Amino acid sequence: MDERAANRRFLMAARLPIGSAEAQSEPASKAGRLRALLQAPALSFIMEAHNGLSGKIVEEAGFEGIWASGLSMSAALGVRDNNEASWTQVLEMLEFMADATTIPILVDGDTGYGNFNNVRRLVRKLCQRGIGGVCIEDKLFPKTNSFIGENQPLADVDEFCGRIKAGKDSQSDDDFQLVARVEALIAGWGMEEALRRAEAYREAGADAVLIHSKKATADEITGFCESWGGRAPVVIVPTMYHRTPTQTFRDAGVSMVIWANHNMRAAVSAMRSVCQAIKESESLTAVEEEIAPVREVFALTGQEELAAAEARYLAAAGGPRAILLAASRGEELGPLTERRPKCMIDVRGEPLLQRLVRTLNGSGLRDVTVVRGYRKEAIDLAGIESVDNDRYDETGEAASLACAYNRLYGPCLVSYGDILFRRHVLDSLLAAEGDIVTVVDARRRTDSARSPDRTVDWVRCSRPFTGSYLDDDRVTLEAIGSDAAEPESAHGEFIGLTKLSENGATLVRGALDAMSKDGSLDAADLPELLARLVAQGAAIDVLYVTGHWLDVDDAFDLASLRNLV
Ligand code: SPV
Ligand code: MG
Repeated sequence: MDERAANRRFLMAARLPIGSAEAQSEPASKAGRLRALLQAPALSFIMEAHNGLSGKIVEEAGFEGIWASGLSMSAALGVRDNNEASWTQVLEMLEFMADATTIPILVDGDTGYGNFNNVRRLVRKLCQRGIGGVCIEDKLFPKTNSFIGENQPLADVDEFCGRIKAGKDSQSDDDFQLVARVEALIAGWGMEEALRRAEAYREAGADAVLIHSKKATADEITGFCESWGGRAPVVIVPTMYHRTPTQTFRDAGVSMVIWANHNMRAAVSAMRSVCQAIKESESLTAVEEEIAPVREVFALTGQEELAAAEARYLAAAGGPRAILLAASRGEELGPLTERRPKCMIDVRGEPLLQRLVRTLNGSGLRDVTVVRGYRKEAIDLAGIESVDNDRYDETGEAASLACAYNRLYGPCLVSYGDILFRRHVLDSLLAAEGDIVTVVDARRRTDSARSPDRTVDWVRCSRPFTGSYLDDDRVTLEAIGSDAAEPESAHGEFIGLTKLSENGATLVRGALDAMSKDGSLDAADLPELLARLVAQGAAIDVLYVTGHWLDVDDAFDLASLRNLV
């Protein structure tokens, strides 16, 4: 680091109140974060966006801030960078951008859209919309892009200082940043004038100065920084001197680099090439692999969040929903599951999962989400939603359930995707009271219709099944899976079907969160999840059944199933 950079860093550091909360921790507001970026000793970078979507992509890429470019926003609207888009139209775009992102936006405010009075109103509105700061340039309204023509007229220094003061006096957020853009070099007025103006703007209250140059080299920028000596943060826009190594800017003590229009220009190139390919081939085949899949667009715009909100707020209207865990292959079934997961195995002309969904639909459960994994494309049933556990081969049932986290709002049924049960089992469960109710088969499952090798999730309950007509006392789960007693002393078998109320779903989401944090989520199955809830004191009610259900663990089960249905 050379002396100039060191000098700037010293001056910047001196501005941060030592020991203040801000000096110690990340400021909360977007304006505060923009201020911190401008004042930090390290060089920061902000990237152009021109609407909500491009703003999201800038944030996704890891940039710390957004440059809401006047040129790009105008171009995106199909108009020139001559204030043809009104300031309220720009404001509307900014509102979308600010809502779509969490990083601060520095707005290209052109000339401030008029005199000091227009700047006052602009700054007030920007603060209301959570914009981090504005950059205004010392030119006249209506502006012309700096890279067009020569010797554009500049504003009178005092008049422009009035715009700066008016803007600073109007901000409702103390941290809102006003960057004064010096156009003297571009307009051909020379370095001395640029420095004179920058100093006047700093004195008028500008938080930073943007020194603009349209030369192909950064000589003007480094020359300016040298004479400026770090009196206020310097912002640059290296569009024309893009070959300059970034280290040069660091060494010069620049505070912030704006990559000013590259998303808009990338969009122009990409849209042209895709249009041309489709026009020429009269087909979409050639471009399909090149462009973002629709599901990525859904992801960018937060479709999942809406699904979660629907699960939460539309629950009462839609009745209970169901989440079916169907991510595993079912290796035990050998070649039968080579091309499809076991839930899609044909059982007398109909996939197992379809039979399950039909049973659910028959009891009024129409909102059915299937967690897919192995050969997910084979799960193509009508009337289901799907979410994917793409790590199905290294995770278990709990991780699959976590993939449906956004739909895990009660009332809700969670079931294995490879079981079948009679309607009356489901109806009894739906009628049962309790925040978490799980179905337990009270029979000793050693009957000849079962594969001798299958693993059974034994459970121990507060009391055994009696089968008495008069017995309707509450039964709760005490232990399950590896925590449960040996088969001989167990009270039954967990069949893989559980109902959650709104509270129950909240408890399960909490347990999934905790498992994700402590690293146990990936390996856990549903019994482990239930065991965890029992261990933390949650009451899990048990609905005893005696048969009338089936699961498919291996060829033995499948043969029984085919005989039965
Ligand atoms: C913009 O992005 O609109 C700018 C930067 O003002 S520049 O086009 O380089 O002037
Ligand atoms: Mg501009």
